[in-house]
Amino acid sequence: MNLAKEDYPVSVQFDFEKGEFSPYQKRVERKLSDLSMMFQAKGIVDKMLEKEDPVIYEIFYYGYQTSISDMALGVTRIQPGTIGDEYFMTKGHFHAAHDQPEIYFCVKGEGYLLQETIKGEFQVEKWTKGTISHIPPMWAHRVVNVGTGALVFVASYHLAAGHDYKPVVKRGFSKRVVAENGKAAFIMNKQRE
Ligand code: M6P
Ligand code: ZN
Repeated sequence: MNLAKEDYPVSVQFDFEKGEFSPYQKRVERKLSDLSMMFQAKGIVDKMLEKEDPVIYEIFYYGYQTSISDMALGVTRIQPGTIGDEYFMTKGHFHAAHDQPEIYFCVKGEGYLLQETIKGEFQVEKWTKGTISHIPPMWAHRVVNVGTGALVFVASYHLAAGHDYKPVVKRGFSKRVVAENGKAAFIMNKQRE
């Protein structure tokens, strides 16, 4: 097989201090307005949005599409903070392709990886710097930052996995992570009652 330009090896450099790599192909910002439907305290979200629209997290992407393979690298950096008492978190998604897993590697900060199947089986992984989690196919996944600094994680998955946000937008995850006396606590998501 003759090699095309995209069939050659590529490396990028990760900066552990900043929690980003370069060069990247794309950087996506998810602001409060992009996530307004995800938080429980809709009134607080609306009030905040009258004044500002802060970045909750960013994603740095590199998609490695060769003649015969597709592999994606994503680094997500979630800012610390809460909306009301609910910690900043990713939107969360299922994979559009039902046979596609993913690896998440927490490289900075502390938090939780929430995972849930469409039938409502729910599992939480506690994350500290160095935790590596395998997300099996068919499990929706969301990351919550409960620390005082940024939480950064590296993701590796196939581009073919795709994203399905619909069930998560509609019903959320079965539990929410909130600050109670300065500590993380899990409460039932009222959307599911
Ligand atoms: C990781 C990967 C990406 C995902 C991103 C943010 O980098 O899983 O596919 O887009 O996290 O998560 P979300 O899409 O749920 O906002
Ligand atoms: Zn995913």
